[in-house]
Amino acid sequence: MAKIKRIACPYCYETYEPRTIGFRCNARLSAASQKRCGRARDEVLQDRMGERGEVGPAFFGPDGRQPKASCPECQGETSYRICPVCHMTLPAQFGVVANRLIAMVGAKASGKTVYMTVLLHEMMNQVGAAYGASLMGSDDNTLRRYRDDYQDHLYRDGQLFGGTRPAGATDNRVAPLVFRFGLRRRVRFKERPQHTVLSFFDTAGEDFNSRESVEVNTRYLASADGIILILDPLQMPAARRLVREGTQVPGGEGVDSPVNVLSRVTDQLLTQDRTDSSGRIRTPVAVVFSKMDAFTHLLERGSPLLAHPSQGDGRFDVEDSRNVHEEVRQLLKEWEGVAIDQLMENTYSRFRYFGVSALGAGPTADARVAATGIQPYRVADPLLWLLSEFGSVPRTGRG
Ligand SMILES: Nc1nc2c(ncn2[C@@H]2O[C@H](COP(=O)(O)OP(=O)(O)OP(=O)(O)O)[C@@H](O)[C@H]2O)c(=O)[nH]1
Ligand SMILES: [Mg+2]
Ligand SMILES: [Zn+2]
Ligand SMILES: [Zn+2]
Repeated sequence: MAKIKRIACPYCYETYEPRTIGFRCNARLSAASQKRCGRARDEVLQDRMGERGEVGPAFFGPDGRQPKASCPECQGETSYRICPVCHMTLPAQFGVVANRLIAMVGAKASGKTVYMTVLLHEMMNQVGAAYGASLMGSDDNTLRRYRDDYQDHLYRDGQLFGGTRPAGATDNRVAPLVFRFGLRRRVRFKERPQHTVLSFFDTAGEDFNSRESVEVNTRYLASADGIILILDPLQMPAARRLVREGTQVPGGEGVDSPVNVLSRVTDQLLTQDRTDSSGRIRTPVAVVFSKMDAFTHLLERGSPLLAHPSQGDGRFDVEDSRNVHEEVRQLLKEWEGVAIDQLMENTYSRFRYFGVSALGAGPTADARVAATGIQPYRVADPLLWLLSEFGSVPRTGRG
């Protein structure tokens, strides 16, 4: 018996068969019946995603692979397709275009929220221009939240973020940010737009040690097509001794060593049967060392990490990426992080190291962006590598 393909919702990460996708009446006057469905709060939406707005009624039954269906109440036609589990409106062409869930995980204060904000900003601006790509919020909620809670906070107000609150907290059911990444690709002399749905879930560092949030995160990791694992060298004792003078190092409660975080993520992935014939996990993992601005003074001239590869031709530079990977592996030795490298080699079949700085400089003492502004450094590399692994972004040179 052929196995029916299940897809994962970019909002709740539950998986289901595409034909079970539901619809939501648009609550406009129906030309067919002269009736209009009323709007009301959707309990499921509220429960799952904390959405309290009034919306048209949800209905199920018609094959969810169709782009449209007629409401059984008012006979009006609707093109709003919804997730059968969380009732969020799904992106246009969901189930038809590639859908990739990217999980971002890391210890508390490792720099996830800052990184995600800067990464998305870069993708929408510089990187987007270089690759001829567009990145657009897939729903109003994503657009509004990205702008108000992330982008304006950091770029306009120059402020850093308080710790992200754990996903398990009942008053904090926050939907992930969902974007559509579009790229014009030439296939046999024809330009064809290609879309990939990307879902980012800004987890709280403590999500990986508190019991309540393990369930959400297990599902999140289980459905992920790619993982961005943020490791903070400032949380490694040997690396801390080498940092640029004046660097603030995180300390105190809740700070966990990168190798412990990696072990926990690995344990969760191993329980989900995500391994290949060699017994290694096949989900691609970008292992991203954050806050590299604290270490650039130690790098030698000609260091691959200091190179700024051109992105002009809109291809992922494989050779540059391999060079950085090897350099980070060397740095890991100096940072007494060989255990991380061994764990990666032994348990993952597709992984790559990256070194990034989202801010480009350490923050000020009162937790603000430095006066020099935000000068991101290699932040897009991990996402572009994952996209190139999915075949959504072309590469240069040998794979
Ligand atoms: N030097 C330097 N520090 C950074 C950089 N990015 C983040 N930081 C510092 O790390 C702190 C934590 O960053 P966040 O992005 O809020 O960390 P997080 O991983 O989201 O933390 P939780 O939400 O608590 O899990 C910031 O307040 C900054 O002090 C960077 O690029 N360079
Ligand atoms: Mg955070
Ligand atoms: Zn859902
Ligand atoms: Zn209706």
